[in-house]
Amino acid sequence: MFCSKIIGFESYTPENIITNDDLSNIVETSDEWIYTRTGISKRCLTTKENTSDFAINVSKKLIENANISPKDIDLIILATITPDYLTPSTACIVQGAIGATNALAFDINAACSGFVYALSTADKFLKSGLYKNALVIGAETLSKTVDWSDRSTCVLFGDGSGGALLTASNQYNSILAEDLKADGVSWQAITGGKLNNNNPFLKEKEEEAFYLQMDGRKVFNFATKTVPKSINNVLEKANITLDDIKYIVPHQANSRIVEGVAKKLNISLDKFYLNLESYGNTSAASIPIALAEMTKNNLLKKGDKIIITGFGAGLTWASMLIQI
Ligand code: B82
Repeated sequence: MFCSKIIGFESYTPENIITNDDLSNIVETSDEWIYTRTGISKRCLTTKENTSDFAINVSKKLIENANISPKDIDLIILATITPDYLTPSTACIVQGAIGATNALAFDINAACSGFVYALSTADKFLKSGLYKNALVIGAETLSKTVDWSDRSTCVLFGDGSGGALLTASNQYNSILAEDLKADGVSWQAITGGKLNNNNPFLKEKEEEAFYLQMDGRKVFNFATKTVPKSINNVLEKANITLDDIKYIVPHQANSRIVEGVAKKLNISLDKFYLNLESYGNTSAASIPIALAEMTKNNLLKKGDKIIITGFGAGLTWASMLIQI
């Protein structure tokens, strides 16, 4: 019987850092306004690089750290809502660039829950016994989909990538429980990248905006209501309590959401790992960037139990109990 063992986390964010003050030069806003409402101080924004470039960087580091060959990778799953192209998948671009000639590759679109959806999918492939080594990446260039004249959204997002390398093991199980769900009835709460129908034979052309749009109050209420329940579901499935958990690593959307979740769970904010101050909301990349940063800072020891929890467009949400 095979399980998934996570053997490493890595991340990459572009060098170009944009502070709240920088943003106040292009839209009517201020550092104080942004920070108090979101917890964000700065974000990394891409200059020339694409989503695939970020993911390639992360993939190469994961392979090098594990001392394996790209040819040993047999599965690449990339979570993104900002692919380089609608087709081919960004995962295929990565597969070609890193020389993972034995890997199948595909993208997953589950917005800010994407990395957890991708991990869960990779876990099922590895459990089948048919696949051995999986790259699971979250990568985004959200700056391409943001309306830079809309001060209510353009201050929220950042670009970057993070990922994990998983191997099939009959000795160590890193993925202990999960809760993955969707509420497609509420899909209009967060939208982005609309492709308009404007073929020459149409009388009425569609003119919906391409930009990311979000019903802030609605998604805030969704997150503070759903995330505590999802975390409790995972704990119940594994028959453990929050006392057994070292960290909760949430999707880094807004510090107020995390405060609301902590209050509902009746736990200290210290239990949550937060880094959105430096990166903003990087959607599918936010959880793996946090996990890579925690690894680098020696916050995660072998055997530690953590819960990762994503929530976003779809609406989707996904929590997972991980044993480091
Ligand atoms: S907000 O609506 O402006 N607000 C809450 C009432 C400020 C405190 C807001 C802001 Br600013 C930023 C993010 C959110 C939010 O709720 N985000 C999300 C909620 C659920 C799922 C995903 C997200 C996300 O931003 O990725 C609200």
